[in-house]
This record gives sequence, C-alpha cells and structure tokens, in this order.
Amino acid sequence: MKKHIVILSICLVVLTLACNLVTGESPDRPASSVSAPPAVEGLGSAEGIEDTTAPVVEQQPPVEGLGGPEGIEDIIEPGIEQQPPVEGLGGPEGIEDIIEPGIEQQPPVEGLGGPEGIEDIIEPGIGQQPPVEGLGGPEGIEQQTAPGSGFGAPQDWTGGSTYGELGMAFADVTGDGRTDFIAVDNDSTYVLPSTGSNFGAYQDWTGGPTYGELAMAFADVTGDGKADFIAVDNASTYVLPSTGSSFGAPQDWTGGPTYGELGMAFADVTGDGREDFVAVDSDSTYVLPSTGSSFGAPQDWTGGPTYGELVMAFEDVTGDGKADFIAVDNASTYVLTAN
Ligand SMILES: [Ca+2]
Ligand SMILES: [Ca+2]
Ligand SMILES: [Ca+2]
Ligand SMILES: [Ca+2]
Repeated sequence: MKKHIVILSICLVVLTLACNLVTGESPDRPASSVSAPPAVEGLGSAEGIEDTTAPVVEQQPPVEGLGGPEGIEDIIEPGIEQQPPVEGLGGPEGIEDIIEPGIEQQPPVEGLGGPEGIEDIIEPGIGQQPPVEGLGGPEGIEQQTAPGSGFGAPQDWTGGSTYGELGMAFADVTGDGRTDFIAVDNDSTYVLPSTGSNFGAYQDWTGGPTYGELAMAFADVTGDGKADFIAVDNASTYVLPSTGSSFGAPQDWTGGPTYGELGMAFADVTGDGREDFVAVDSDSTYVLPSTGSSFGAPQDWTGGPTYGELVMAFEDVTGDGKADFIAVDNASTYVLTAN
C-alpha cells in the first residue's frame, strides 16, 4: 500500500516537472531591449508556475545520475521512506515547498516589498521574542575547551538579543575582509560590522523596509570587494550596491521577473571577480553573468534538468577561480565544474 503511494507521488513529480517544461514558454516573459535582458526561456515566473497543464514527458531526456524527471524516479524509489525530503530542495515535497509560497502566499507587488506586503509576518512577532541566553545547553558550553584544535568557548558578540525578523546573513559588506552581520528587519536593514572581536553597534543601511519577496542574498555582484544586497522580487531582481557604509538605491538588474524554481545562488561562475546570478530551474540551470551593473541574458549552463535532491551549492571546489556546481543527491555528491 505504501509503495503505491510512493509511486503515485513520483508520478505527480514527473507530471509536475513535465508541466514546468511545457510552461517554459510563459507569456509573462518581459520584452527584450538593451537595458532589459530578455526573459529566460523556462525560468520561473508567477504565471509560469501556475499554468502547469499539458503534460509532455518524452521531450525531457534524463540526466545520468542527477535528478531529472526520470532520474528522480530511479533514485527515490528504493529509499524514500528512510530519507524524508529536505525542506526547499529536490524531492516531491521539497519542490512543492518552494513553489507554493512564491505563488499563493506572495502576491505580486510592484517594486520592492514595503510594509503592506508583509503585515501578516510583522504582527505576531515584533518585540515578543525573549532574549536568548548564551548558546546551546550549559553542559555543551562548558565542555568546549580544546584550545588550538577546535572552536573556542562561545563569545558574546552582540551583547544581547539581535536578529532580523525577515532574514539574517553574514557577508563582508564593508569590504575590510571581515564578515559582517546583516539583519533584515521589517522596518529596515541593519548591518553590525565585525570589529574582529565583536559585532559593532547596528547601523541602518537602507533607511527603510527593503527585502526580496522570493529571496535575499548578499554577494559582491559589482566586483568591488564589498558584498551587495540582492533582492529577488516577483517583479524583478534588484541590487542595492554597497558603498561600504550603506546600501545604495535599488537598481533593476534583470528587467523583469527572473528566478529559479528549484533554487537560486549568487556566485562567480565566470571567474571575473563579479558574482553571477545562478537560477536552477526544473528544465535546466541558467547563469546570468554579472556585467558589474546588470545581469546579462540567461545562458543555459547544463543543457537539461540538473539539480541535487538534498542540497545544491556553487563554490569553487577546483580552485581555478570559477565557482562549480555541487549537487548532493541521495545516490552521491556530484560536481559540475565551471568551464
Ligand atoms: Ca566587514
Ligand atoms: Ca559590491
Ligand atoms: Ca562573474
Ligand atoms: Ca572551479
């Protein structure tokens, strides 16, 4: 009985992925122009995901070893009960988790998110979260005493409860080589610059609420050594370049809605010192190379569906200055080196 349910889920996944293939020709793609790069064939947009109707399975050849419509079936069947899907990544449930919030819970909003769009999130949580005392349990802290060959005792770097209600990240936005603490809050985005021995007093870097409805990232897309604020919205992808002491005004870098249905990352896959936009979609993986002031036209870098069911990452594991595609699957871990 359980096997039937599993097979049914797999069929649904195959159907869903096939549908995504078909809806690759979404009518929502923005018009091409010099300043606005053409929409990605097959890249997700809100409408593109919803219009999943006509199933066509045969057009999508399976990728050896990696998750694709056929690949998933092969890998999942034996072990699905022992390995529950990882939130947000591959697998039947994982895919749904990504798609649903983007569509049903996040209606399209012009420009960047403002207070209206986020009211639901704001009300329950503000100021009600009690301060966190230290880290972990008392025993765990006392036992961390191996100097020189492990992590030292926990140090309080903020002197009290500090977090972003909408998101937190760590990146060197000041450009001094030390990774800073970034807290995205409902009212603004704050940076707590690392001094090397603690996080300094928080600084308001956006002067008002700023966030991406679909994703937020901090990566140096301009190539000046200072990580910039990237906000992926339903309408477009915006970059707020770091000046070293604040984030500048939002710049539209894609000229229309652009995101990956299965995952997004910002990493320098081209090796020119500017981090690029990588969008993992159900039909292929696309790279939008940074020009320093915008993301260029999407390029198909895998020629077919390729993703990791458990985790995906873009890091330079070969050491040649170009970030490689790392896909962690149930069967193994694969590296697709950037050429
Ligand atoms: Ca820094
Ligand atoms: Ca930068
Ligand atoms: Ca690059
Ligand atoms: Ca590499």
